[in-house]
Amino acid sequence: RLPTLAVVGATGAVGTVMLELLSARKNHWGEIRLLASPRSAGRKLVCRGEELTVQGLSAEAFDGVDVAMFDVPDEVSAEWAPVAVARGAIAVDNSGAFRMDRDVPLVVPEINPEQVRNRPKGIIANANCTTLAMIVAIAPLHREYALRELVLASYQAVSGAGQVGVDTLHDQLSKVAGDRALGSRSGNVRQAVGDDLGPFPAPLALNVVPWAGSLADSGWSSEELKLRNETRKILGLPDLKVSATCVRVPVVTGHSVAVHAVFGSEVDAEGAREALRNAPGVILVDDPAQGEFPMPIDAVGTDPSWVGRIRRSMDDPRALDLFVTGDNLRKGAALNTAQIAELLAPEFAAR
Ligand code: 11C
Repeated sequence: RLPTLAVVGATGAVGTVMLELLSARKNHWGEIRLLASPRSAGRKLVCRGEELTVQGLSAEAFDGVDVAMFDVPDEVSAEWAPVAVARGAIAVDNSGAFRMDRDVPLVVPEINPEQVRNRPKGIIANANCTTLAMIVAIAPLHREYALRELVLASYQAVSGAGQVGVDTLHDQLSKVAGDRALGSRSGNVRQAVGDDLGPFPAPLALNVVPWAGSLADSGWSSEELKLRNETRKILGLPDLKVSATCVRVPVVTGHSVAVHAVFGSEVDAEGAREALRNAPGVILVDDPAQGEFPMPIDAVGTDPSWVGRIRRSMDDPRALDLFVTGDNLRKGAALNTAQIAELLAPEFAAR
């Protein structure tokens, strides 16, 4: 039989992309049930060409559900994923609530699909969008050359902060548009943008902000720690050295990462390109002479991680520098969750 799927958070930025993906991908599902906060209950959304009514989140709403996807904030997942499991579902969670739990696998289907079977809590976690953009390209290089260290700088789009982030950037851009003096003198942009910074600590229009997430220990941001911890867990490298600086940029969708990767053996750029050409979930875009490099404006709306600017370090024959861009709402969130759920669907065929 075809399993029943619940999409929790169906009305959010990631949920919206999820409904598009479920409509466009090969169908694995019988009933699809859309769940959201009570204030969204009753809204009508289209999925697989069918109009569905959003139901309010409740324990009973999970009755008969085989797989429940969660595209909601950490605290909502922390409360409701165990409820879904208690009602008989497998939970696939896109929040940060369970990623580092020893009893919850952190799965990227191109890298560690076998881990979906190892789920003592009935929960499988989906990684952070910045980790996902980068790791799909790094894993094939790790297999080839044995990764030892990563030094990362991210360039993160405002949709990582949800629809409110997108609205904030567009509002700010309309306030600064046309004033060519802006950005030339201190204070001008802050004045033009005003006090409404949305979910960001500083204006994004005509600016970059070296901050994403919340304040963690010793000056690191939570986003920087996620990049380190999640990469270690997915690759099974608990001692991997990772230093990241996470930066928000005035891009709507598409997270990018500049990567300096040090390996255990000597690397060469053409060998790395060859490994990436054959890797699942990756598209190689590496012809700077023709102006071809990975960029958010091209990667948005596509499935793979775009990788390019591949160079061997001038000072270390074991190190590569490269640039990766991925759609943070697709592979960074909805797509990876959908791929995990699709790995589970065959379990229900025999039932
Ligand atoms: C951002 N990466 O761009 C964050 C959003 O842990 O899933 C996703 C946070 C997470 O702001």
